[in-house]
Amino acid sequence: MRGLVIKTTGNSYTVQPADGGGLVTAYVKGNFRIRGIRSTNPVAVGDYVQVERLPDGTNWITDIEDRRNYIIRRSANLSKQTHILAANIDQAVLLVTVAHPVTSTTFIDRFLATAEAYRVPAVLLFNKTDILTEDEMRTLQEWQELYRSLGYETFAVSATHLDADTVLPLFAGKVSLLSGNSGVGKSTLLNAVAGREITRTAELSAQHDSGMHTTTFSEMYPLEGGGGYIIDTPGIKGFGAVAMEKEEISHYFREIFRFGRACRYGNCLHLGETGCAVIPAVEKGGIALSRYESYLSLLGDCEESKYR
Ligand SMILES: Nc1nc2c(ncn2[C@@H]2O[C@H](COP(=O)(O)OP(=O)(O)OP(=O)(O)O)[C@@H](O)[C@H]2O)c(=O)[nH]1
Ligand SMILES: [Mg+2]
Ligand SMILES: [Zn+2]
Repeated sequence: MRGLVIKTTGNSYTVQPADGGGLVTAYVKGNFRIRGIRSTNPVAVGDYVQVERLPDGTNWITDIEDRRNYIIRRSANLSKQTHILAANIDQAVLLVTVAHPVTSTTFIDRFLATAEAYRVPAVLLFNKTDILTEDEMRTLQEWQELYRSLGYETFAVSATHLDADTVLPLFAGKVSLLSGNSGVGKSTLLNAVAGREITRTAELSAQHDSGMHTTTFSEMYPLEGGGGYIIDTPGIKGFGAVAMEKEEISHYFREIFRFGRACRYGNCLHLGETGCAVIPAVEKGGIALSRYESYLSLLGDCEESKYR
């Protein structure tokens, strides 16, 4: 049977059969490995798998289909192993609040850079528009303009006063990864979009997670009407922490990459080298200062990890 892995709990996997049958709990043999990936979890949420049922009634995952993309993070232990958070993602949605709490532009830019690195389309969803002051609304508009000018889709909503018709099309029929700082309204949005059925599950798993900070279990929540899934991953805070080489970081900042092509040296890090085309662009406003600062902050991470 072919199915979609919608939940992992460490040793078992919940699989939704592709033919529409009921959910199945399946296991993976200890020696099961995917070629080329050193991962602590061979099967991830979002994977399409083959499941075989044995005469004793147990279900076993025997094969994994090639992934379109996947999001990994380095495992908590110090080995070089990685942990796959989710596979086959259509889009990564970042919930942003300009106030209550403030989402920093560095956080947004790290998210976007990571999405670029994984080649996952990114969408910014600005939340809590119902409680913003005029000044904060102006900030929201400025941020929207900035990110739209870079080619990112952005929307402004209030998850507590949600008109499902306006947000549902964004999620319908797609596998979306929902991310954002604590308190920005991820659970609220998930409940509003996915419907009441999901609420309980979300609350349960949230409680579960708060008791175990190292949890790496992910879950996909199916959406009613239009299909699609939202993946809520507790560990997704680490979505900003892919291992990047210094020289490649600017590739993940669209406009810095574009301006950087005119730098005199191909390996220019845009830190003041002779003939750098990026710094003049920052000075003239072609590149937003906040974006350049986020770029510097990611470069700084690289320096740090060298000494770790
Ligand atoms: N006024 C207002 N409050 C909101 C909105 N969306 C969420 N909230 C409130 O913000 C608080 C945090 O919302 P949650 O949905 O729990 O946030 P979260 O992102 O899931 O937070 P974590 O689970 O800690 O990561 C709750 O009190 C929500 O009711 C909104 O659009 N407007
Ligand atoms: Mg939550
Ligand atoms: Zn340069």
